[in-house]
Amino acid sequence: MTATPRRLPKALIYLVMFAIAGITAILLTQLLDGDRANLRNAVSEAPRAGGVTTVNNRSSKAFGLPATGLTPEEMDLHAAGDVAFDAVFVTSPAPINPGLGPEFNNASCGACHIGNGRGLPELGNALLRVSLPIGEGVVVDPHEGVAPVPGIGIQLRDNAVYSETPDAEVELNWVEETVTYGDGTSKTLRKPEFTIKQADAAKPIPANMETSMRVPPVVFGTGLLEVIPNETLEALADPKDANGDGISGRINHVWNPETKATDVGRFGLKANSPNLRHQTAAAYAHDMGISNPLFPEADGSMDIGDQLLKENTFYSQSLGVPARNQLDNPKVQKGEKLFADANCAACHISTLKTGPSEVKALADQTIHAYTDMLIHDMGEGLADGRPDFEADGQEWRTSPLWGVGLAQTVLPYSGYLHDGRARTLEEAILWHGGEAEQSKEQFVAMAPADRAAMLKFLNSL
Ligand code: HEC
Ligand code: HEC
Ligand SMILES: [Ca+2]
Ligand SMILES: [Ca+2]
Ligand SMILES: [Ca+2]
Repeated sequence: MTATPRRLPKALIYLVMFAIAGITAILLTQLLDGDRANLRNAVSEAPRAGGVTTVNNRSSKAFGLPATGLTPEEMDLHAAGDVAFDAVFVTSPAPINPGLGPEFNNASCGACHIGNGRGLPELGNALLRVSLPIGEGVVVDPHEGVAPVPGIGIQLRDNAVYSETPDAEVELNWVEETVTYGDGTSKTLRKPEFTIKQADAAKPIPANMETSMRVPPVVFGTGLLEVIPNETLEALADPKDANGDGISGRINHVWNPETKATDVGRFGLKANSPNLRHQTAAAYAHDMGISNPLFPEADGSMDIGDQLLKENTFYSQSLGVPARNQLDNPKVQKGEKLFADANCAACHISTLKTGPSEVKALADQTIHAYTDMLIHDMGEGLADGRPDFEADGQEWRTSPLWGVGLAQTVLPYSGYLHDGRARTLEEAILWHGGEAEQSKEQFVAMAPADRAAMLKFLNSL
């Protein structure tokens, strides 16, 4: 008789325990969901880096997702472009993707722009643009913006199909130097040097040849940068530094082979290409040896037709921009303020508006690319000494900083700056000079905690 009342409370205790565990679990789930909802809000209320095209993904795939907001037809074109971007070309004749070379740097877009992002600071991904200095009997080819090297052209293709010779044999070495912070700590920086050997008697290497090493930059977000109105860039430009802040951004005016006229330069690391169709066609022609409607063979024939060029152009145009994260983090917020205080934002403009576009997702978007798309004198340290259209040997286009915090998530060991010399974001800042000298000096003079906050901000982009 006594056993029953004893058993009952025991069962009750279990019941209560289960109830508590259950309620805790429900509460916990709700709490986490609440957090998740907050995070979602943080992303949607805060700067959506690429307007409606923004994708909420900060994984190693972050640069390779289609923009949000594409129509079903646009999604189909994007998918075709995805195939084109990764298509590996081979020596002719071949049943698929023939026409590689004879000289080339690499055999597909995706082999250089890894994960649609930047490539490694190594030959094969990186390439050397070349030209002759202007002088006696040497004049600029108005369509290329430089004086091509006889027998070679405007870039060294260190690869060739079987039985052909490459333009040259190139060896890359890194040279080191040391810089010291206000607090006495120091850092070692590196910069590239080349040994260029003739590979073919028909392609002699001139002793005075100009060279410019370039690593592949990211390709996402370029569709938005393409439709920022010319007037916006003209208004941002201050070639004579009228406002006296030491910053004199300029537009690079380049050749547009389709309109057969001068155009505003936007793409390439010196803003040496007017639009993505041209950039894509030039990459096919120069980087892969694939002739195309914009760059046909001398006899007018071509390796690929307009449809493939269209699809591939649309691919870069229609990739999504990764959303920022950690916007509520006080250190990130502090870093953003320091970024503005050090006048970094005078070139890396945080907010711009796109203009009209046939692609609705790209039109009239407020974007946060952190660039002015202009070329700036970055000092002797970063100089390549190779003018490119109106850009001189010290000028570079302000790098867009969206997604910069994800660069090494997408591709470990990728570098920063035009030649990938900077192994960290900190090194990238330390190389700034010329118009950005004041900003760099402010960074160098900062307390270590402030420098850390600035880097945390960059990593949130
Ligand atoms: C050998 C490596 C290599 C290959 C192959 C290559 N690229 Fe590039 N890409 C580069 C480099 C280097 C740059 C910078 C060029 C410059 O500054 O002139 C670049 C620039 C670009 C840009 C401009 C991005 C910007 O922000 O200005 C786009 C877009 C692009 N490439 C797309 C493509 C497409 C599409 C293909 C294939 C048809 C391709 N690339 C093939 C190396 C490569
Ligand atoms: C005068 C304009 C200007 C100012 C001011 C400026 N930058 Fe830059 N920034 C550039 C240009 C141009 C490049 C590309 C240089 C190159 O590739 O050699 C660049 C590149 C970078 C890069 C490398 C991006 C990449 O994708 O490789 C980072 C990071 C950066 N800047 C951060 C900063 C920070 C932080 C500040 C302030 C301390 C700053 N910049 C101030 C013009 C500027
Ligand atoms: Ca070919
Ligand atoms: Ca100015
Ligand atoms: Ca300038």
